[in-house]
Amino acid sequence: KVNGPVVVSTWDAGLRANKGAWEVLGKGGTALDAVEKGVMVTENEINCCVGLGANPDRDGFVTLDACIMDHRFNCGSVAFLERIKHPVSVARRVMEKTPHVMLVGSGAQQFALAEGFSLESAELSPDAKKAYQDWLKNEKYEPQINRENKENQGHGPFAPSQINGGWNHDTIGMVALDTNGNLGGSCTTSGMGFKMRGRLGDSPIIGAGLYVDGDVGACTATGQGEDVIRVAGSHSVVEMMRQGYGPEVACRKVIERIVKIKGPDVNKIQVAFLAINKHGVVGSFAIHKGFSYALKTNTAEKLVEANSWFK
Ligand code: SD4
Repeated sequence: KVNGPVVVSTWDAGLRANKGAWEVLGKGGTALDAVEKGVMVTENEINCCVGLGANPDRDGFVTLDACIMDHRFNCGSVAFLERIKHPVSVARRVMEKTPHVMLVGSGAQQFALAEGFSLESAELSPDAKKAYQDWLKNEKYEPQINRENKENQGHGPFAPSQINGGWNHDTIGMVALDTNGNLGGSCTTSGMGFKMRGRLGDSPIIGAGLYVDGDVGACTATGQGEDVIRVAGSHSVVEMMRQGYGPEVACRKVIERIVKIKGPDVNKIQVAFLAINKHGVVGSFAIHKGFSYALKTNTAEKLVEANSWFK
């Protein structure tokens, strides 16, 4: 029995993104349309980590990564995309209009322009400009992981000054089940703040930042992309669900794998997975406390604190 529609997305920006998704899901629309519309809300907001208003790479350029996937293994992705407002929509066009899955850099931008997307200004948002200038003062020229405000209070080695601009947003990953029982997922980000130029994280990589198997479930990831890629994170979670684990246990099993791989360095990173199975059951698990996800159904609309390896 399908409990749909259901939509979940990462972090508290997900509350607003879910509303966007619900405009589609609430009317009986497809999960695929919903996850595109949903994360476009976040791409439109000014925040540290998603869309053109986000933090730049260490050379001062905002470069965006996004992907989208439906219940039938159709998928599209863009990475290292500059000056285009809605990377998730470009990813969807890659999926629907090209024989490819992934386009990057200037080729992705060229494709977006040919598809009628406009070339936006390369200028940083005022918030990003300030964050970049602050970051330059430290002259570390080192990438920083994006972590949410509250999670840093009294936990882990990150001083509050290291949080990008102090904004409590992050990459947005969204997975949804529609009234027809079909799953879909999307993920969009500016990546790690002040990353090396050309760096890709997990978010645009099918199987890492996002994976959907219409017969099993869907998963998205947030946090240190390198460590999500290492374990083919979202795909691994979906495979755990295929083996019969519920979504939360499936997420936990892959988090445990990362914890083991990282050893003491696990204190330096955060990773969280957010999954849904084909019955609409949702589960999540993070390395550290402080990861929350937004849930919306016919009867509920709320932010849920995920369980974590470190309490
Ligand atoms: C990345 N996973 O680029 C993304 C960023 C993120 O918390 O989610 N940061 O690695």
